[in-house]
Amino acid sequence: MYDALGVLCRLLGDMEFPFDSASAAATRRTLEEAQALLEHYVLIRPRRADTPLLVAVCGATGAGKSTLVNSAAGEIVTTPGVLRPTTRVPVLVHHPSDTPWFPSEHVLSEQRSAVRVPRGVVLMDTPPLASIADTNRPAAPPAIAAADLWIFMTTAARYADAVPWHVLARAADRRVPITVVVNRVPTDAMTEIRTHLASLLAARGLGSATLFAVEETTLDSSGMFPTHVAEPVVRWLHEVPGEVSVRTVMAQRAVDGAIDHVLALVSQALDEAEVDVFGDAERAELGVAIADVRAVRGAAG
Ligand SMILES: Nc1nc2c(ncn2[C@@H]2O[C@H](COP(=O)(O)OP(=O)(O)OP(=O)(O)O)[C@@H](O)[C@H]2O)c(=O)[nH]1
Ligand SMILES: [Mg+2]
Repeated sequence: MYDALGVLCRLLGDMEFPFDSASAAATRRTLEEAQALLEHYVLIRPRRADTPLLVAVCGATGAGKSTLVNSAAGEIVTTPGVLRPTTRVPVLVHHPSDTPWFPSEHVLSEQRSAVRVPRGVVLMDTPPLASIADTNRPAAPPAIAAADLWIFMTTAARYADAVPWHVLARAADRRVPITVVVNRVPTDAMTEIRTHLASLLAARGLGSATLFAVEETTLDSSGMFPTHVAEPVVRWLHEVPGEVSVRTVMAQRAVDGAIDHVLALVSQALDEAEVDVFGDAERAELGVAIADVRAVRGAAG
């Protein structure tokens, strides 16, 4: 199957769009997204069962992503801060006995190990997502697109803003498992905010997301959450990797969702593109390439 996906990826990468019309631009964006998902995730994710899950912590600037990663690692492995944006390149944090996998040829990143990070996951602190209007629906940045599980961090003051909803829409499209952490929630608003956020998630097809609310608190002297405040989410992170077999199933589900999404994007481009956007040969080649992927998947499945 990966051979057929590789053919599709190369075909998409070689495509040229000689026209500048709005319709051609939309088709091009759709196909570029499909190509990027293949190149940055599906085709490069190691297929070994003992590969750790790559968990991206993402969200708007100042949400507390670096603070959460440090709290989970039990030490300062990534710099939190008051100047925005603080985190400029992805920081991968893993147990010393795990080797992180990452598309280093595509994305600059830093790596740290910490003994308190559970074996079987690589936590990725990511640079902030830009604030982008909901309707644009840009693809997730490559580092986030490469993750098997996404943690969205937001705050009680900002969770209804456009960020991170555009990337959450991407998670729903490709069925990547997501967990939402709402930080800095006033104690007396915990239930109200949880309920409201859960209803916003459900309305966007993300009702199955795991949701944590972290109470507003004073950070400890090293800038980490006091243990009891972050305990539920840190415990969950320790449970996520589970057995190798559980991890394999989770990763496979994420890869399958991404492949389905690629097929849907290419089919959509073929259906919607105006007649002159593709040459006859290109249209035929793409049609054959996705039929091949479907055929080998059916045979494998
Ligand atoms: N009092 C308090 N401060 C917090 C809390 N969470 C984060 N902060 C502070 O908020 C600021 C931003 O936190 P970071 O963890 O750096 O946020 P970030 O999401 O990594 O930000 P970027 O890297 O810019 O995307 C830091 O000064 C933290 O110390 C909290 O629960 N309580
Ligand atoms: Mg940060």
